[in-house]
Amino acid sequence: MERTYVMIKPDGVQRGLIGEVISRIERRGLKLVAMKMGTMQVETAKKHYAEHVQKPFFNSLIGFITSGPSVSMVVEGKSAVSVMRALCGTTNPLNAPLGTIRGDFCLDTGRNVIHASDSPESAAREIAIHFSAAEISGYTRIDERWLYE
Ligand code: D4T
Repeated sequence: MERTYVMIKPDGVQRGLIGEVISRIERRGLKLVAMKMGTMQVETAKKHYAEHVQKPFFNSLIGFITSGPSVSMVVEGKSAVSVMRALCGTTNPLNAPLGTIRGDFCLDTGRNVIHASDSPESAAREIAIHFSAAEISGYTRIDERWLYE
């Protein structure tokens, strides 16, 4: 089983999409093992987006992501990293297929509702930024023997 870090960004929270996004994650069979809501600290956001520090959009990205409450999650399941990226759709929502979260709910790259780690290495790094080990619940869901062969 794999774990990935997922964030419903401040635009997703403001637009009332928390339930919609979480229900898509659960419906696919992925399991929530940690979740919290809060306004991200600027220092935490800078750590999270460190790879983009030189990009022209860095300051506006940090401003946006810390502008209001977001929902952080750790999601677990078979190939959780790639399955979550597929559920999200492409970074630019205009290219995201219908049926993906970005393809169904947004129009702008800078307001694309959701983040999901892009590799298992990024997932490990991001989970460690946003959660302590004690905040993550390892448990078996009752439907797992019907979900996995
Ligand atoms: P995140 O990390 O938010 O899931 O987005 P992606 O993994 O899909 O895309 P990314 O790392 O390339 O971009 C990070 C973040 O920056 C915003 N962004 C990106 C932006 O505001 N303007 C831009 O031109 C780009 C490329 C959106 C996502």
